[in-house]
Amino acid sequence: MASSLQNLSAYNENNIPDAKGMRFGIVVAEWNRHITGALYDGCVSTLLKHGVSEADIVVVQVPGSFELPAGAVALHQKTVLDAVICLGCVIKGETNHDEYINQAVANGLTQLTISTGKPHIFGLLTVLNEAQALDRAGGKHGNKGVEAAVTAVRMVATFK
Ligand code: DLZ
Repeated sequence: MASSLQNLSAYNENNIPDAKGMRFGIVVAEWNRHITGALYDGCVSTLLKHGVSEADIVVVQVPGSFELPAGAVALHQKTVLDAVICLGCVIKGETNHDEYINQAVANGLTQLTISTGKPHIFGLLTVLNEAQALDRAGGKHGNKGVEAAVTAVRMVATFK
């Protein structure tokens, strides 16, 4: 369905499992920080709203989105987690760098999910310009950080 037709973060709060006791890692990329900060805020507020304790959220920042899978590995080495949510924003430029980064993150998170048996959530904006990013970081298309948090809670409940 085309994203122009919907707020991608709209969901029925009553259909989300209680997340009390679930433990999450969040990896946030520093590139396009004004966007990824908004994704992070939406993600954390959603986890807390659904019962996650602040003590059960562990955060690491990485330089850019390419480093999101490595950040997830670093979190797994520090502590036991039920899922890792990866947040970043890759904006298309004059070259194809965006395609390499986006594909690497998608592949990396898929591999981590399979190798660890823990969900790794793709909270990466893959946009053509900054306006599209702002629309998806608290603007007219919602907040991908909220979606990522909801997906993480639902997937942890599935695994339990
Ligand atoms: C190099 C780069 C570029 C050009 N653009 C972005 C971007 O739009 N979003 C993002 O998260 N990161 C970008 N990066 C940085 C790479 O993700 C990575 O940090 C560097 O290539 C070093 O590995």
